This record gives sequence, C-alpha cells and structure tokens, in this order.
Amino acid sequence: MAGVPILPAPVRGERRAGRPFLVDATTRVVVAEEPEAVCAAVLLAHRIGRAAGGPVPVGHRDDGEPGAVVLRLAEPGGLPLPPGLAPDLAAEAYRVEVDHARVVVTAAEPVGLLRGLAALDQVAVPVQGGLAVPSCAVLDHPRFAWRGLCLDVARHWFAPETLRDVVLLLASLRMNTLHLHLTDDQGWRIETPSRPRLTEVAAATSVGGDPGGFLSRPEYAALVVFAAAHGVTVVPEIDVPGHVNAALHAYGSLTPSGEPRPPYTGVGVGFSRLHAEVADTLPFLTDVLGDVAAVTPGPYVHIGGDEALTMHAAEYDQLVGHAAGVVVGAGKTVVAWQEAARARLPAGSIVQYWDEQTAPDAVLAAVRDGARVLLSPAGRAYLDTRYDRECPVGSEWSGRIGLRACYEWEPADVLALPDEDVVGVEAAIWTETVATPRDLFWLLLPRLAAIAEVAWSAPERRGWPDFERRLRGLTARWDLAGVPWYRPGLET
Ligand code: TNX
Repeated sequence: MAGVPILPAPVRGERRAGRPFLVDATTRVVVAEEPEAVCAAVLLAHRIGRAAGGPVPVGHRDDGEPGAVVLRLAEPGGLPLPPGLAPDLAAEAYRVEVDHARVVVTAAEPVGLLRGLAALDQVAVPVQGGLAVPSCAVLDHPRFAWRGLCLDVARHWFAPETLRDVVLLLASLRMNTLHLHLTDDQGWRIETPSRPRLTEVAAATSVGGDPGGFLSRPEYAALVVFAAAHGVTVVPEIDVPGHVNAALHAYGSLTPSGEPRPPYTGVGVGFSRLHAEVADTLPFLTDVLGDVAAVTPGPYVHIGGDEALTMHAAEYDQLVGHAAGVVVGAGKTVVAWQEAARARLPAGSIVQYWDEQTAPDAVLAAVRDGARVLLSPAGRAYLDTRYDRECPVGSEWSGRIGLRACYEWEPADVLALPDEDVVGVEAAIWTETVATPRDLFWLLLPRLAAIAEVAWSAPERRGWPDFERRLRGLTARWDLAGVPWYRPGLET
C-alpha cells in the first residue's frame, strides 16, 4: 500500500508524487485567529523551532507564499466527511495536505488541528537542519469519541512530570482522555479542601511502603490545562463506596466505631467500604465529589463503584445513587465501573465495562435505559498485565496480554452493541506492581498504540502486518526520545 505511516491508521492516506516539504528555520506557521487554534500553532512552532534549531514565527495572514505550515478552520461542511458523522467525531476530523511548497492542516474545530498535527509528526523525518515531510494527503476522523487510558495513581504515586509525559504520549496516539484513578485503599491523591485530612493524613502511603504523594489544587488545575492544550480531557475518579480505606484512615467519622482505620499498603481489593448508616457518609460524598467537580472543566466525573464486595445491594444502590446525584447536580455526566449499572444510574451515564467473567445483563439493561458503554475488557485492555512469561514487571490476574492480543479484537464483538451505544475504548493500568515511570512506560508501550488503533480506526482499516510496519516508525521515535518500551515477544 502506498500509504503513510500514521498510527492509528487514518481513514484515507496517500503518498503523492513530488519533493517533500522541508521544515527548517525559514518555515512560518499561519493560523486562524481562534485562541485554541493559536494554542495549537504555538505548540507546533515550538516543535519546529526545536527541530530547526531556532524560533519560527506564527502569524495570521496567509500570503499564499511557499514555506508555510497553515492551520485552517473549515466552514461547517468544509471537509468531505461521511454524512451523518456524529458531531463529536467530526470535531476531531482533520485533513493534511503536503506538497513541496506548503503544508495545510484543515479541521472543523481546533482539536481536529491537534489531531492533524499529531499525524503530521509521525510522517515527518529528521534531516539536516530540520524535518522533511513527504508529499501526501490524509483525511481522517475517529471511530469512537472516547479513546482513553485509566491510570491508577493511588496504588503507586506518579508525579506531575510523569503525568504530563503520559498526556503527551496519549496526544501523540490521538487519544483524548486521561482517566485518573485518584483514590483507593492505599492513598488519596487529590487535595480536597472540604476534607483536608484526606491529603494531610492519607496521601503519604503507597503499596509496599513506597512513597506517596498527591496533586494540590493548583497542580491538578495545571495538569488539566496542560492536557486540554493537547486535546486531552482529564476525567477524575473518586472510587466509592468500596476502595475507601484511605478515606476511613483520614476520617474516623466514616467508620461505624468512629475510630479511624489503619493505613493499608497491601494489594487486596474489596475489603473496605462506606456505611450508609454512618452519619458522615452522605455529607462526605457530597463534599468530595463537589470539590472534584469544581476543579473539572471537562464534562465527566467518575464515581468508581467497583468491587464493593461486602455490601448488600440496597445499601450499594443508595450510596452510588447519592454519589451520582451529586455529580449530576454539579452539571457533570456520571461515569462508573460496570458494577454500578445495577444501581439506577442517571440517564446518559457512562458505564465502564471491564469484568468479562460476570454476565453483562445489568450493563445491557443500563444501555436500554439510555447509558452508553466504555469498553475496557480486562483480557485485552488491562495493560498492567505482563506481555509474556519473560516480562519482568506486571500482574497476571487477567492473564498475559501480548501485543497482538491487545490489537486483534473488535469492540462491536465485546457486548454485541452497535457503535452508537459505545462511547469508546479505554485501556487501564493498575499500579499494584508498577512503581516507577520506566515500568509504567514499559507496560504501556507498545500496547497502548494497539488500543489507540482499535479505538480510532474502523476494522477495515486495521491489519496486523501493516500495524507492525507502522509501529516500527513509532518505536524508532520512542528510542530517539528515550521513551522506554517493551521489546521481546511482540507477536504473542
Ligand atoms: C480490579 S478492574 C480493580 C482494581 C484493581 C485490579 C487489579 C477494577 C474496576 N478494579 O481496583 O487494581 O482489579 O488488582
């Protein structure tokens, strides 16, 4: 195929005859006047400046002269997209046209410009004095609107620099959601002003006695803005009503005895819980979810809901219902793990499917009631699992997942749902066994690239040999940038 080495695979991409466009110190960036488009142009100029060894100008006026990289916002209908394409998918659509004189990136929305620039980055090759971009034409839009990664920062803490590296990685793969699992038994990782002891008392621990940490409000806000500038939405998760030992350690008022629970640094799940009959429980949910919603410009707040293994259904439903009500009251859409489907979630909620061992009846019933599903099937999308027997890090509770198994699955087959009922695909990395950025990136890469393509590219655009070929381009870039990734056993 005379294709272009873009990953995830685009809807259409072809090489064109002719010389490449050379990006060097004389290149100009030309952009529409919308602030978010200007933000994309500044990021681009920064990247070009680094490759070309000097700053390049950003301007608004296109004089049609050669040497420009032009970022254009199209009029509605200005891109030849399939009729009826959902607005959230059209927003991320882009066209890239390159000849020896100019590069033109066109999108309906600024976020589409970012996706086009991420694709352009993958076709550009370093040359003396800058970059060469082969003549080509690409037209592209995603299959699913939510293409994410759930990162557990509760079992092990990862500092803001690492979180920003993860954001850059997601953006480079045209993924758009960083779901942060911010609270669990082992630690509370976001400053919560209404309940200051959560971080004063319950943030210092991690699994195995490793150091803890948390994001202050300004640090959290800065991460959200950084992510937004790269077209990534941060979805905060406060996991209730189970997985709450850190909260019970900080506030004795949440336990039936009134005594705080000791800290927990093990790897068990399902043992801790809130109690509906304890007076502080509902106010606690109102306070912490209200605080988190208040620092969330994005549309979603995740309320967890998984593995509350010691609670009867009625109490679970009451607590999940209260948490969901707080989120909706704050103007946000509820996201919850699949267990919460059996509590009546507000219409329009998102149910995150993970446990392939449990019958999905409640999930399917929630869909009939208007929920949409986020697919994270553990046997495909849980990237804390080892790749193969030799892999020195990772867990095995959901099996081992080689790159090919991570790549070769079809979202429509998981629950036999049509695409309209599936909001998207999300990988997850739980961090009981993951303590360092190196191990984190090892487990993510290259598998996250496979998940990105499953989530972005329609099945007819996907194929293992072609994926492997395009992946080689990416791994070469990761090597240049010093990004760790796992090599052996790629094909298993
Ligand atoms: C289940 S998957 C969990 C996590 C654990 C993981 C691995 C899911 C929604 N919950 O809390 O980290 O198993 O132990």
